[in-house]
Parts: sequence; structure tokens; C-alpha cells
Amino acid sequence: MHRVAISGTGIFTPEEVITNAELVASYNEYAHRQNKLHADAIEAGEREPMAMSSEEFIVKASGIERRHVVSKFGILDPGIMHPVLPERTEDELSLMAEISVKAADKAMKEAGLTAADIDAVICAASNHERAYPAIAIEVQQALGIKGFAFDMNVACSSATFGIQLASDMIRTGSARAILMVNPEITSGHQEWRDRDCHFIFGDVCTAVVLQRADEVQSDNAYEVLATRCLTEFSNNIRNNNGFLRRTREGHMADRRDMQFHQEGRKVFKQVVPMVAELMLGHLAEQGIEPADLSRLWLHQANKGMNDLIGSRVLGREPSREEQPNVLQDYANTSSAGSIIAFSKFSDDLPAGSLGVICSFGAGYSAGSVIVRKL
Ligand code: CO8
Repeated sequence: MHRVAISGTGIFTPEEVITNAELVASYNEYAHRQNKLHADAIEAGEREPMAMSSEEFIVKASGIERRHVVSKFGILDPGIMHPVLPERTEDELSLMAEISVKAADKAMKEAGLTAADIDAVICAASNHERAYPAIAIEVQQALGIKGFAFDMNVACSSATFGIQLASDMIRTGSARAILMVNPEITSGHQEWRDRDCHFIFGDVCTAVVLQRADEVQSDNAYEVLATRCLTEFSNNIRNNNGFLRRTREGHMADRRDMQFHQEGRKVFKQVVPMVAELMLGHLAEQGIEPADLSRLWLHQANKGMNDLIGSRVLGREPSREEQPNVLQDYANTSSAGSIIAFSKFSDDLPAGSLGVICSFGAGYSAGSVIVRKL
């Protein structure tokens, strides 16, 4: 068995930003227009008026202040309320592959590896822009990587599950070095017309290079000591869009359940204990005391959730340095969130430092990755 390390990470952050103020202004204008359009039904008590959104609520309930998106065009137009992206021909690089290549270039540079050193590509994300051919194979071709590539989806836990898979493949010798990309274009499956969730998500792409620990060249590498994944079925976070859509009457219509929808309160209450138990059990199994941890790189969904999970794991409130949050700037970027936190806040720790990368989300799914700085 070979020891495995994360030797490079990269982030592609789209340039365009939507602040809470912009988001709330466009949503409220949309809600006003809907209420005007349905004034008679509302007056007759047949329909509830749409309630307004507020910046104060968003920051208090989630900690999110802004989000990056691949394109604001359409999202902020009260007559459209979703991103409008130019269609690409089949000969052009797809959008998910394009942002993957940008993040991958950075991760491979940090690892000091070229395409010739990589044996496999995994595209781990909560949605893929088409069924086939796999986005990962397109990324493989764009980067000139030999070997094999495939897509996988475990929603917000795609990256940690991808790390477990890549680590297992490197440990057992089916690959020496693996590139994992997490292109998350959440703006495409977010419901911008629902105030309960219109503030939650942002777009980004992260990339991670994993390789045999004894071949690492980077001076910012972390050995993957252990991984543990957990799933438990729940309908509380769901998206019903899928390839059988056109086979069912009425399903091609603009239906709410074809975008992201959730029971946010239930998710909050059920997922916090599930994740804290997973992390504590995983650490105990490895003979590591929570007090030995220098850092927690948690999934970035909600600041309140992270504060609670961190407190349960450490037995006290974590400091901002111990548990960095990026969601104020990025919002929830699904599988990429914990990797952004790791990428931005991992090079300052001394050799030997222990930490946990942890994700959680739809499925339910949760993944814990215990790492030690080389
Ligand atoms: N402005 C003002 N008021 C609002 C707004 C708003 N925008 N939204 C809701 N309210 C109101 C509600 O209607 C409610 O009013 P009332 O009390 O009259 O009923 C009140 O505010 C309180 O609402 P909530 O109880 O819903 O508020 P919470 O404090 O629970 O906060 C959160 C809501 C932020 C959603 C919170 O519950 C949360 O973060 N939960 C965890 C959710 C989570 O982490 N989900 C994970 C999803 S990500 C994932 O798994 C990946 C899926 C794949 C990616 C999909 C990409 C699109």
C-alpha cells in the first residue's frame, strides 16, 4: 500500500459578483410584479402574496454576504430570474470543462506536476451539464492527460468522496497521481425566484491533485491519513430534474421541483449531529484527540451550522483561524466549499499539523478526510 498526499489545489473564481443588496432588490421587484399580476386572486384570498426578501435575514440566517456567478445576466433581471449563457457548439469546450481546466492548471502548478504525470481525472460535482460524454474525459483531453477519467456526483460531498476514491486508487496502485476537479455552476440549478433559498449558492471551480506521498515535490502538501464517508437517504434536499422528465406529462413545464428545493430547518437540525458524530467517530478510530487538530476545513453552507459542528467536535468554540469560513464571499458552492477553505487556509501551518476536511449535504451525504502536513 502506498501513502497518499494532496500536493496541489487550485480555485477558479468567476469575476462577476452579486451582493445581497443587488439580489434582494431584483427579487423584491420580481415579487412586486408577481403580486401585481395576481392582485385579483390575492384580493379574493385564492393566492398568498409573495413575501419580500431582506439583506438582514440573509446575513443573520446564513452568514452569506455575496456570491460569484459565471454570469449575472438574467439572474438579476426580474423578467428572467435565471442565468442566460450563450450556447456552445459541440466542438467548443463545455463551460464545466473550461472552468475545470482553469482550476486544474493552478493545482498542477502547485503540485509541480505536468499532464504527463497524471494518470486519471475525476470530475466530482453536484450537477453535470450533460449526461455523456463525461466532463472528466473532456477535461482529460483538454489538458492532454493520458489514462482514464470519469464523473461522479454525491452533491455537496462530491469532493470528499472523490478524495476517498482517489486515495484508495493511489494506495492500491491503480494510479500514481490523480486530478480531481469540482466545477460547481450552482446558478443553473438554483431557484432564484424563491426567497427561502435565492441567497444560498454561488459558482466556482476547485481542483485537487493527489499523488503518492513519497513522490511529492510541493512544499505545501498534506498526507491523507484516513477518509470516512457516510450517506443516509433524505428528501429534504432535492432536485427532480432528470432524463425521464419528458416521459411524464407536465414535466417539461417550468416546475418548482425541477430546481433545488429543501427543508432548510430540518437539514440544519438533522445534519449537524450527523456530521459531528461522523468526525468524532472518525478521529477516535484513528486515535486522534480533537485537541490535536490545528484546523477544520468545513463545508461552506451556513455559518451557524459550522459554528455548531466545530463546537461539538472541539468541545469549545473554534477560533476564526482554526475554522476558516469563506461563505461570506462565495456563499454555498456545494462540493467546492471545503476545498476553497483548505486551499486558501492551509499553507501557514507547520509540518506535522493535523486537520480535517469535511463536507455534508444532499443525500444526506457527509465525508471526513483527516490530513497531516508533510
Ligand atoms: N428574507 C426574509 N425572510 C425570509 C427569507 C428571506 N430571504 N427567507 C425565509 N424567510 C423567512 C421564512 O419565511 C420564515 O418566516 P416565518 O417565520 O414567518 O415562517 C423565517 O424567515 C425563518 O425562515 P427559516 O426557518 O427557513 O430560516 P432559518 O433560520 O432556518 O434559515 C436557512 C434558513 C439559511 C436555509 C437554514 O435553514 C440553513 O442554512 N439550513 C441548512 C441548509 C443547508 O445547508 N442545505 C444544504 C444545501 S446544499 C446541498 O446539499 C447541495 C445540493 C446541491 C447543490 C444545489 C445547487 C443549487
